[in-house]
Amino acid sequence: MKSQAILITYEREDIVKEALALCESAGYHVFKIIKQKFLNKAKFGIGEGKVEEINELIKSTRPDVIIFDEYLKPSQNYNLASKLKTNIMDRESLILEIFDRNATSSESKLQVKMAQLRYEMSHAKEKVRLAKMGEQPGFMGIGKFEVDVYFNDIKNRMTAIKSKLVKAGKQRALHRQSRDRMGFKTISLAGYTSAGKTTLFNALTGEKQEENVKLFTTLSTTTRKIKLTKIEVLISDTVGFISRLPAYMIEAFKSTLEELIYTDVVILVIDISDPIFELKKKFRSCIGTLEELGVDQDKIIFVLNKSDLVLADEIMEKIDYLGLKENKKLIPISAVTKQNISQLKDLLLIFLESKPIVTEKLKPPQSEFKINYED
Ligand SMILES: Nc1nc2c(ncn2[C@@H]2O[C@H](COP(=O)(O)OP(=O)(O)OP(=O)(O)O)[C@@H](O)[C@H]2O)c(=O)[nH]1
Ligand SMILES: [Mg+2]
Repeated sequence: MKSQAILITYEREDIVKEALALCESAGYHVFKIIKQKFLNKAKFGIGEGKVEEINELIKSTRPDVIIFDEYLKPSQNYNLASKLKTNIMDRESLILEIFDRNATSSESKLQVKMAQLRYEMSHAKEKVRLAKMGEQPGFMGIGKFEVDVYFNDIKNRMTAIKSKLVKAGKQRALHRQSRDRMGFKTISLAGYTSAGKTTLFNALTGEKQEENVKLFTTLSTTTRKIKLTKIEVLISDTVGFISRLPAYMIEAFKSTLEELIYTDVVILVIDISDPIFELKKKFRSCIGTLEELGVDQDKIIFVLNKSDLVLADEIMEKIDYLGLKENKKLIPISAVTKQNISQLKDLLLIFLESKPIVTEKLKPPQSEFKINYED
């Protein structure tokens, strides 16, 4: 049986929907949703009255976990857990759990491990601080020696993983160089989680990679060769984006996402069946993440997926709303019904043919990939 969860989230419908999908993806069954305007109250994240109410609810329902759809400081987590005598999981650890379940390749496993250690490190610091103030007893006996041992242990594990990730990054750079030398142009799929990247990847390549309504199904990159009339190109599927994702998680996946910087075309997959508000929020989040990664905006092709679920007029309206009306590199498709897939291939071909081959400069990979122990 699935673990039973109470979800504490915001009042907005799109946020509730995404939070539920995250819980579902991590394998929890939410039997009660508590919606709040604010989740940033100092002591518990929510108001004390609400905590009392939940306390009553817990007595009769005995959930396995309470999921809090926002970042919780360790002190807030501790306050909630000790008051409610139930496991508390915040948004970050929820996403980490999904990552952990879904990581299959050795590189994505390392990336997830790195993100987990960063989470542990930032929380350990706060726990130690609280313990010193006598506010959170029982954390490791709390002698200075033990604390140092504990921190050093996390640091050492991070350093070991980092060096493996750097190695994997170098390997990736070598692959990139060899495919550049062979003259292959490359296409990468990007987009919000569950937009349909893998479904489109499968439609373009004839593969059968896992597609799923759950979030973050894909965590590692798969690359295949496809033929666009006369030329062969390489296409890659990769990890999806989500809003309110802490920077260190993007950082952890940086070497995978770095592919988006070097690729010739980025297909930004957009789920056009999303309600307008959600659509815009996800779109902004994707553009923001691409910008943060340093992806050249000129090489983005906007693919409006799931258009089988939307009327033509509505698609036009939404294009307008996203400010893409004048954009020539835009196409509505359906990865499921294959509508407009061949037109998409034509568009890709035209775009790729207009681009000169640029051989990647030989720079050391992941030079900016640093571990900051202080955050
Ligand atoms: N109706 C419809 N559903 C689609 C379409 N494309 C994808 N889907 C569905 O959307 C869900 C998510 O699809 P995926 O291809 O797994 O999405 P993704 O972007 O790879 O997601 P992550 O790997 O989790 O980031 C699946 O249930 C798909 O069947 C489409 O064109 N039309
Ligand atoms: Mg996928």
